[in-house]
Amino acid sequence: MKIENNIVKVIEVHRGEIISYLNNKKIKVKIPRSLLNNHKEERNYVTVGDKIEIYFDKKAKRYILLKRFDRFNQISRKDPFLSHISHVIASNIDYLGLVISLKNPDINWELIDRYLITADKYEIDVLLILNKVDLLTKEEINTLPLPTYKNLDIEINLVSAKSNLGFDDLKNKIKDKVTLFSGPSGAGKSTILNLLDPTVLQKTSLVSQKDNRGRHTTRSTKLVTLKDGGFIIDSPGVQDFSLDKMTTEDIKKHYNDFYPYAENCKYKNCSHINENICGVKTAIKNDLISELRYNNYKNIVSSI
Ligand SMILES: Nc1nc2c(ncn2[C@@H]2O[C@H](COP(=O)(O)OP(=O)(O)O)[C@@H](O)[C@H]2O)c(=O)[nH]1
Ligand SMILES: [Mg+2]
Ligand SMILES: [Zn+2]
Repeated sequence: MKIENNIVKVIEVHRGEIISYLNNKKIKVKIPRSLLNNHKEERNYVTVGDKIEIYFDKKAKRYILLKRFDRFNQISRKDPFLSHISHVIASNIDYLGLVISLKNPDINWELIDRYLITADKYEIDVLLILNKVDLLTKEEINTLPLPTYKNLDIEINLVSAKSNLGFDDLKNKIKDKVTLFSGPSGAGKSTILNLLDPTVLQKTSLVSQKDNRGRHTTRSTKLVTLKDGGFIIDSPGVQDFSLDKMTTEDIKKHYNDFYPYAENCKYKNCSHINENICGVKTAIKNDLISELRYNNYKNIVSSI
């Protein structure tokens, strides 16, 4: 008997089951227990954005996962509940759309650095979307460390989803691309998604009403197609973002702004923390490196 296999993209992942599309029809794909058991280093073996091969089991009348193709890239953190496994939030993305509110909840630059390190590891371009600019005064906006971050080649978008302000550049950028929206809960991910394509959330809320769930609460990561072209992966808010399988040396690599001064460190493997003769520490005293960036670095290194 000939088995016909198909290659599809993962849209959503639930316990033991994948949601996908085949010939424009939504399908469910079972993840065999053997695959889950053989890949215990990861929460679900597959993640949103993965390309997978499936077949139709005629006896069981359902689609079954055969294998996952290699990923181009991924954004992952340590699983908040089981620290020895990885929570891969999404894979095969063009942009990390880092949605952070300037206020309510307040901006946390260390969290931003954790994401930047992770994105840099896979050379994923970051769109830093700083939302709720309507809640800040001009003076407060002027004191933000934006020049420091612009120097890192990060694209910064100051936006207000409430006032529909600052989205023109962003809309152009994400057209026809795959963008992962991630950040703390309450930052405005769903509101922004709704602005980009109002039909998306309407669909979501219909499903939610059936479950009696909160209308705007994002419970699972989901790839949605924008009507004007492009894809957004909407993900639930993260409380914290612990770096996945990284050493001090790995973290150091991603602080490019320290590089020119690290040449003056006495030791090549200087951690820039406890050493006496350290070019990076001297540069901080001379205001050549942002103290904010250095403090984030120290906190992140001491947390691993
Ligand atoms: N003042 C203000 N509030 C906003 C803005 N964007 C979103 N909100 C509010 O922030 C809350 C959380 O938004 P939501 O989109 O659910 O955040 P998510 O958890 O990241 O998806 C909601 O009450 C929104 O109305 C904004 O630009 N300005
Ligand atoms: Mg949401
Ligand atoms: Zn040093």
